[in-house]
Amino acid sequence: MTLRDETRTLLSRLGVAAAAYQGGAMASFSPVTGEQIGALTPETPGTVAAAIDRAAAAFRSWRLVPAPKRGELVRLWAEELRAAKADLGRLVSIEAGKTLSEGLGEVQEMIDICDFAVGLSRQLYGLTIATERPGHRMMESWHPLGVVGVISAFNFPVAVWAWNTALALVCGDPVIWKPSEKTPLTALAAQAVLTHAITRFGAAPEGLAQLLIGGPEIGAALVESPKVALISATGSTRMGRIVGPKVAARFGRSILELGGNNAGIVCASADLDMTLRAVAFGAMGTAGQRCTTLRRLFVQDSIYEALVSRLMRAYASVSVGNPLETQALVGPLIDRAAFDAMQAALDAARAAGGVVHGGTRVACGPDTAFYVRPALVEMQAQIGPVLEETFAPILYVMRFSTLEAVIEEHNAVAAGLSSSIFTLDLREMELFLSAAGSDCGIANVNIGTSGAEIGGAFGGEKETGGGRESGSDAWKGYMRRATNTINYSRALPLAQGVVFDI
Ligand code: UN1
Repeated sequence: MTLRDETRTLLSRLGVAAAAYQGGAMASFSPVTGEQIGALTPETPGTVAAAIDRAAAAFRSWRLVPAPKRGELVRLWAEELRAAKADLGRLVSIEAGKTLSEGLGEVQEMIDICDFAVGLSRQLYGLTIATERPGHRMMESWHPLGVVGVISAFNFPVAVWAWNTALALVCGDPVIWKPSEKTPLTALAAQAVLTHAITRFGAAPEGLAQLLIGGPEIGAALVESPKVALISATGSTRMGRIVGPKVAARFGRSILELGGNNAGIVCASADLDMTLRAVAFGAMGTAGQRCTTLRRLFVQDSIYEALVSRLMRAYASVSVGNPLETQALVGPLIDRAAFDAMQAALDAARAAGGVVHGGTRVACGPDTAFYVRPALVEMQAQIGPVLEETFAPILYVMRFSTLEAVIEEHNAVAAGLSSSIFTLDLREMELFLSAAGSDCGIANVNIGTSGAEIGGAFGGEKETGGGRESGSDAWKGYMRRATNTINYSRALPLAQGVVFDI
């Protein structure tokens, strides 16, 4: 069976009509072979405006459905996802090039956030606050916010949408999704799975969850519409620089999850066997195409040779290949542009005095697929391409002598998403986690920078955009807060002792 045929079989099993991905003008490809697997029909500005209006109408009724009842829809969605996991996971691997284990893991991440959101639907708590006035009560209420526009990236084609959608739905908000142009088929399938749940639920308004296939102009229409209360956008810092100011200009709300340039610090006290495995997954997993991928590694002088020689062996021997047909740990880059960007970064590293190990193309299937041996680059200093995020498996390795100084270097990049320290020394660990430590939204100890669970808030500082998604209290971003002061006395005392007697 060709990849295109297998894709069609999976899509039809997942409930996607053939007309949605055949005969259209927008081609979709599998990075596994580079072959075309779909031809979709993009939306037009007119259909986008109509979709926004449907969502705005859906908001008026969905906001009145009790939150635990909204949670029931998400509970059904999790059931559908459990049933669809094998097919949807494989489709993620076909369209994003992930290993099968990572494709399934992505669907598991969707299930996990749904389960979280179901519980949350009974826990959208506001505070009761002591007031300074007798016979008064003060509290806060959390209300649905409005239409949520989700712009997602190719590398987590469905999980990041699910983070946003599961929370938005229990918070009372309709969702309009603009997925990456590189992974539209996975989006069609994931939307179909949610549609099954909505059908079973029965009482959802039309337009509660919509999918808009198309190019950047679709995202732009969402960003510019005052009817879209929140834009949650995942992608490059370049994209965020456009989206953030446009949403702010209309006083809309945004959650930005942008680039990362994540680093690990390996102290002499570290458990090197474990560190090696954590670094390997963090830097080479998903072919270096996670926003949380480990991109910089600082190794303390006394263990530098020991660790780097082991890393070089791991890089030389890690299996690279077709993720659908082999047990390879590293699949393809998403496309030729990603390969070219990787080679340009490696050239820049060489020009800056770096010693590059690996990074060359690996022959695997047709010339239209781009497989590479992950690159380990020894750098004398944090300069040139080390300061940039290149969405490819490149790990820049540097030496350090003191932890205090290397924390400064660690923080001296524009992005601030994820970070790790490897140490068995509690002073080193606590310093890294302290206010004088890592400046990232995620700071880990003895695990890598990637592979976060959904229970924590996910996001980062500085050019990563400052947004938080997924667990903890990220739900508050999808609701509006009202502070309520209630006077149940017969007097009207004013706050701050102000007197105004008429
Ligand atoms: C992303 O790459 O945009 O922590 C999201 C991780 C995953 C999510 C990554 N749970 O690597």
